[in-house]
Amino acid sequence: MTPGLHPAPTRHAGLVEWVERIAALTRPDRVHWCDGSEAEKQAIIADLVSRGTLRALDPDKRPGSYHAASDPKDVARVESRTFICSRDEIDAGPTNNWADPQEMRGRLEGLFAGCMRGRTMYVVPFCMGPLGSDISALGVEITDSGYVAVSMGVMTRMGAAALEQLGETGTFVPAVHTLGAPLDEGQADVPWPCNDEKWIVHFPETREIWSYGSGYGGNALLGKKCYALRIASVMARDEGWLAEHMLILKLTSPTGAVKYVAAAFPSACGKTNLAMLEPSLEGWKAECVGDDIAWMRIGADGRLYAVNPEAGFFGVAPGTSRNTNRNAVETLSRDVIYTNTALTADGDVWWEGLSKSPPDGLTNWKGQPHDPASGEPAAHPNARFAVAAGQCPAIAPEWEDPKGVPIDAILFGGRRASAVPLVTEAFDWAHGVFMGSTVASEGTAAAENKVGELRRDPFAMLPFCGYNMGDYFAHWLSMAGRTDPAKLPRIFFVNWFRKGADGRFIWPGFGENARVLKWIFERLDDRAAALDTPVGRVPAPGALDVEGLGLSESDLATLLDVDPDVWTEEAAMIPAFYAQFGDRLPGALWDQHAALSARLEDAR
Ligand code: SAT
Ligand code: MN
Repeated sequence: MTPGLHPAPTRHAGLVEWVERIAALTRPDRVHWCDGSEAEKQAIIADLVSRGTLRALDPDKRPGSYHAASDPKDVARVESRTFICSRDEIDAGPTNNWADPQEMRGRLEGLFAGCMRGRTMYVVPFCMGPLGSDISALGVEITDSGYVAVSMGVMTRMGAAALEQLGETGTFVPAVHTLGAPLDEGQADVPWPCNDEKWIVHFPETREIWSYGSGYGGNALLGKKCYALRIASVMARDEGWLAEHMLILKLTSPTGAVKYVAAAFPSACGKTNLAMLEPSLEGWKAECVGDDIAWMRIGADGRLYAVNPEAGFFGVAPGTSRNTNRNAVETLSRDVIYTNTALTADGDVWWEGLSKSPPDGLTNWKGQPHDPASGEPAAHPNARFAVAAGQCPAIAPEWEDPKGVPIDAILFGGRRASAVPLVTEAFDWAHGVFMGSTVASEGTAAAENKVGELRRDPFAMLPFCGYNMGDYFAHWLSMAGRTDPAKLPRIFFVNWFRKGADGRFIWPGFGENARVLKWIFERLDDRAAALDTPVGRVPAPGALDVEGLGLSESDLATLLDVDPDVWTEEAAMIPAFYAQFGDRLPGALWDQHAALSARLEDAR
């Protein structure tokens, strides 16, 4: 046993052996098995405060809340350093970085040797999904970051309950994380230790995750994108289910009828706002089941059931306000870990968009006095909050139901100034998969790509699919053969961002998006009229409730317009995108493309 190895609170021989092996490799000073208790959380937080990693916010303003400022070079996921190490390169596909697994293992052995010297190694057992659910799955993250251990306690069901669920023989995904910043004897720590070199590595065949050099969000909280999407997507392919980058929303109509919707959007399309929507329509209610990830399995009745594998929200703070997302603001009133927001003079947090103008005396995310004249934002544009989902005033009571919730509709969306209607219903499952495979979004100033440039992000999974995306499309198509297709959710495409000739957004968005959801809801009950167009079914005249919106006839017409000439150009861009998948692209999607082209030809 490694000196200082805390006695393992489990009789799971495989887990104990693995923890000992990692401790022997990484050489921490101490090993701490997390139990997930409040006392443990407070002890780790006190340690982080003493190191300067966390700063307590004013307890009268934000009880139980803390602020972290990251190293300025460690502020986001690093896609260029993210690898899928499948045995064969083709199985990682053209959209992932690949490296030979043997070579990578050798490199990681070297990097991880002694990497935890001078630090505590936390062993963090966690459950993705409600405890006791058939849809849930377990993991254990080893990390030398207290910030990560505490954040995992917010974002997952972490500690003794997960360990108990694992029992003596259960399977778990092993995930090893290090800051890559060992401390020599007597060496002082820095507030945000990390390494300039970063590696975020997945071994899909053995279902392992190794992460080196970053303390930030998706690079370090390995239950989230690394497990719940990249590794889980591979598990889902092999086992016949779906691990998706989707919010889950519960809708209740004025008569009390309930439907559940899952939705995938590229970043900067208002996904969190939709997950916490406050409907503008009288009598309609929306509640949140999940804001980011959905795991979905076909149930005994043949329908698709979803759980939110996470227990918290790790959301982007900038842009969040009472006007854009009141539920989020209320969720954030206590027990939050903020990272890279600005700090106010009176011990609170602030970010761009929270209020019209910044309060005086702000400290920016880099710890310097904020100078509004500099043009630099006070909060980093990717500043984040981590908060328990149960605190959301709009959380659905069944959000932790082990059965999951039956999904009635799946939405895809993107930010498109032109061409794409406000809402389109797919003709059938395969057509819906075609829509998902071609999801594209235009850049905003906040995104990496240039404003107006089209970026493909199939199923909003581009950086998150743990295997060949062509095979992923085939897996989606195969779901129609796993149940009565009539029991599968119907698929829709939405675009809140269409602009008029004068450049303004035509659709008001936010709470008014409930009007689109209402049409979808009524379509599912065969109560709303639709018109067939070459690209799918759009609301028939009068079918979309726009009462009181003050939209002109011509604006409404633009919102729902499908121009065959414009769409012929749109369709013509697809083959170049599909070509990269070679023979891994399912023939059924080429058939969909041909059918679309033929419908457009007929319409011209
Ligand atoms: O950093 S996370 O991966 O958790 C969030 C995101 O970038 O999508
Ligand atoms: Mn996400």
